[in-house]
Amino acid sequence: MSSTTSDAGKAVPGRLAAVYSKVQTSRVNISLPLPSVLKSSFNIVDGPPSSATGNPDGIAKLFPNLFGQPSVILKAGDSGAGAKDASLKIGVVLSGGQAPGGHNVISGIFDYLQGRTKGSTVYGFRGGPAGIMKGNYVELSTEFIYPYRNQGGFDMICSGRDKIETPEQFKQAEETAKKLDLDGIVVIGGDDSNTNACLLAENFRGKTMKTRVIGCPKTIDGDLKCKEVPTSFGFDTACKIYSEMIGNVMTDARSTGKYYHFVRLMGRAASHITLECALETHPNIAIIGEEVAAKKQTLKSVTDHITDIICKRSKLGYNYGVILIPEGLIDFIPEVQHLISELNEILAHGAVDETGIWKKKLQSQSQALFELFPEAIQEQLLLERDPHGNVQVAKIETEKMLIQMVETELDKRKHEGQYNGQFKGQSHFFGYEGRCGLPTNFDANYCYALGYAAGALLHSGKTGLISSVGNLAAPVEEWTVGGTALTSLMDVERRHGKFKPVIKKAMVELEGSPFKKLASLRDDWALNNRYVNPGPIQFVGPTANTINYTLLLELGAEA
Ligand code: FBP
Repeated sequence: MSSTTSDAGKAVPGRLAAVYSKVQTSRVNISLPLPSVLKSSFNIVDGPPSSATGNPDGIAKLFPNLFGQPSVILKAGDSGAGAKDASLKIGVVLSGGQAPGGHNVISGIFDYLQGRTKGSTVYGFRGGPAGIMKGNYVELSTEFIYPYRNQGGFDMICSGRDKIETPEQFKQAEETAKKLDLDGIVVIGGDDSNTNACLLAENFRGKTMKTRVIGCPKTIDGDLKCKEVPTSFGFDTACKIYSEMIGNVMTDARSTGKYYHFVRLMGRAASHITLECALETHPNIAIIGEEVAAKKQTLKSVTDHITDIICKRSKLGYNYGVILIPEGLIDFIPEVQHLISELNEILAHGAVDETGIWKKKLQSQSQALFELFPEAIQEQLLLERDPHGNVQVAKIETEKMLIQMVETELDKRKHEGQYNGQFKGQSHFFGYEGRCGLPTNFDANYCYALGYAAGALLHSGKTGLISSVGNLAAPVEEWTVGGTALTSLMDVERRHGKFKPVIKKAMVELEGSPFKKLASLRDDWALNNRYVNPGPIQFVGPTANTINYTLLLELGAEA
């Protein structure tokens, strides 16, 4: 078993590779390819001064030390960062939900520093950003890291959803950075965590501290992306795991001929996962939240859309099917959004008790909608909010709610003589199952390159950048490597009465190629069974390096 010591000097046990399955063992021992620019000496070339995605004046005020700094690209060459040799002290933290490949980012940082800056030290902050604030860390070594290479999960150092926000918390982070004499910190996280990374970089620079901060794009949800950062890691693997499961459920539906499978898929806000899984498997229906919002659909109209297709399929003799639903769906329906924001207010200002008197505080339309929901959903809508004040959509069983609503509508149509089929709904939630799988070749290589690049950026003295690896449709050797100014991805939003910098979530673009592809095929999939079972993730063989449709289509490649 690998082990290391914690800040408190206690032994921290790691994983035991000796108990691994044959597949895990084969993955732990492979050596990963690197983009050719990372294999020898390189120069860091600055681009032009950067601006912001929105409200540049506001961002300039919030980031006086970082605003305007250029993004950079690595070019093969003999001078620059590749030539510097000083040893570094670097801390790394995993932030937010698990995503396959996180361990490879850490391995990439570690290997870069081992190879180019002999004598460097890498600390892993434990349990997410709270580890930085509390000074809870382990020192990473070759032996400790070894069993985690190319393995899913975040358990090497674990993750957390805390934010470094208040002046006291920034002070705590500062103290840790000084105590460990850190040259840099790598924050591996989503949109919020990378915004936080930039605030940390700004704060350190403002205090003329030597500690620099680099971000890495992580989230299975796929909603942290832009031109320079074409995808977040973990999306590829998670979608392939879900698609295998959906493919199996499709074959089951076809075999028994008696079930409608309602599959809810993770994706707290954006519907990228549902869209990608639809492109991989061809379900009868895939609801895309962004389209529901754009068409201002109601819960009733979503239910009617599903029911209409079920009725048409029944006439063709199919009393079965597969329907994909994004986890964030209810948050896209304007009337539900309205209800949720009223509930947020009520919950923030007092207890919701069993008397139900609190319901009187809801507007009449919201009250009527709330009463329409099954009791279980009502309870789920009242659950505690996450640390950012959001409804925990992973806990709302929209798939069960839709089954009930469709059932009611079908009964009505049966009485009216419009439908005479059989309907049995089966509900599924594919979420946590996809977040810790063995990373696909793509995610394994992408993460290793992201980590290596983060090491290179810190080594060359950069701060406030997000590690950016591009040209992803080409072989790994041809991938481009650089760092994008985090401030250039930002806008300002007013939250809780204050102006806050935010990296906007990348939602499904209704004018983008992936959605247009779905829109062009879905009528056929609705009535004719075009199910595809992609099977399990492959690590060797002709399909092992295939990347997801979303990325391929967005890169303009033929999918
Ligand atoms: P991140 O954006 O932090 O990567 O998390 C993504 C996600 O997996 C969502 O898809 C899901 O809604 C959420 O995390 C679940 O969160 P939790 O792990 O706190 O239950």
